Amino acid sequence: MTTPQLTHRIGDAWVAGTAHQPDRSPADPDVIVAEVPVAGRADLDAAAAAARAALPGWSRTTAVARGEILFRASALLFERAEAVGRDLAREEGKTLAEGIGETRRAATILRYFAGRTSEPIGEQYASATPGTRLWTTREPVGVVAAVTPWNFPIAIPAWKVAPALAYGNTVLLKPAGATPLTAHHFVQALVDAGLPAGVLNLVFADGAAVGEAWIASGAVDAVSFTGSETVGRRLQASAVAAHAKVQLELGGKNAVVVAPDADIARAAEMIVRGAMASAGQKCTATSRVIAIGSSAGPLRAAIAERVAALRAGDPTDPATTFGPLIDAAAVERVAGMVAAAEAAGARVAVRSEIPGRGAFHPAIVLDGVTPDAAIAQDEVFGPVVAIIPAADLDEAIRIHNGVRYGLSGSIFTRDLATAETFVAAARAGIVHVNGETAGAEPHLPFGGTKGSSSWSREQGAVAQEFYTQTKTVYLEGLPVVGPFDREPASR
Ligand code: UN1
Repeated sequence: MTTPQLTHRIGDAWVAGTAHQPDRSPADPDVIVAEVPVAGRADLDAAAAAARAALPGWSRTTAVARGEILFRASALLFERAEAVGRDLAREEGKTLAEGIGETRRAATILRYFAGRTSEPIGEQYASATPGTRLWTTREPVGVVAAVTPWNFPIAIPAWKVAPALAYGNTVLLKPAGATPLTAHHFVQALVDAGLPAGVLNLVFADGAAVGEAWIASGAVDAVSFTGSETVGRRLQASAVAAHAKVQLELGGKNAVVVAPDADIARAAEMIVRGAMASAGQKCTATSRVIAIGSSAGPLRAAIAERVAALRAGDPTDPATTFGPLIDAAAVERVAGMVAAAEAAGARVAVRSEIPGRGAFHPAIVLDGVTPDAAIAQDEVFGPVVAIIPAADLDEAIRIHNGVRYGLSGSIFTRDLATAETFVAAARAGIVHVNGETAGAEPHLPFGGTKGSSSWSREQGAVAQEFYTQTKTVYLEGLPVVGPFDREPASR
């Protein structure tokens, strides 16, 4: 098989670019999945100019016509899900089932936002002045930069690009360096679906500095970013300085609280899925388990049994249930955090088997972790979960809330009052009862509180808030006419 040479998409052309870099498989660094160009200043400027030039035409295209293109792209991705999902697994390292599932999820997101193009685009209001009509209408923001991470290399481009396009914006997509091939497939589907030239531009480039360059030069009106807190806050600062609209989805330190009355088998299953699927590389991953009272012992045993059953291996082998991390540097970072936790008094209760080759890190369950330990406070972004004991529900919720993030949280209980107390008191943008912390339905708002986001929410109907701006219209000096003014004397 020859290695594909990826191209930028700028205006109406696939642009070969220069300075190619290898896109390596994390499961086997000798496997080069694709050769990727690296955009220089000229490519970035050309992409920005193409997006700006396409804006008048695309923003006046009817919403329904825009939706039809998104529908077609959705259908194409459903058709291509197996092939795209396989490439996703090869370059990102998640399992084949996860790769195919994520591609279908991206297709579902495209379909959802295609449907949103027939939603109401404004509201009518009563005026205090006779002969005046008041309404609001939604207009696109302009050129939107989508800066997306490698851990959901097609779902997150979809959940930024689909609403941006549906609401009439043009887009500059800068995907993460580690997952260019999947981003290429995503853009290919939209181009094949008939998206006009320049409406969506794709550039491969190093680092989020690209986003800052676009912001600083006034190329973009809005930037939507998912990724690390450090990079996100930097982008936010430049967006504020340049008066660009900005939306951030950042980290998490998500906890599952387990009450003594919980279905322990289900809790353990959801904890292992939440902590270990995608090797824990999700901002929604379960990273802490807060075990109330007597739940700790049985829970630890049930978790250990499930972790032992994980099958690490080649992500494209259908039998594999546990893949590698994104690269060797990630393995080193996670191993360093585990070693530091052990030095601080934590004990490795469970460690899974992994192959000797590739960027694998074992699934780890830690015991003896205190709520304020670094491993219980900092985002790991790897297959590590810490069990923290709590005396009662009150203490459990305090521990749950005692981190600087607030993305997703869950409680396992059979008691309605316990569930209600948690739902109301949990400082998180998303709460689950008897479910895993990860996962998101495309028609629901997604986002975190505290350090996890910029307050904004993605997906669902609320996505319209970020990707549009409201225009308020006063139509004045009209005839003052009422519905009964010209009524016959009797009916
Ligand atoms: C999920 O839990 O399925 O980058 C989605 C992330 C999140 C998306 C999580 N923004 O991990």
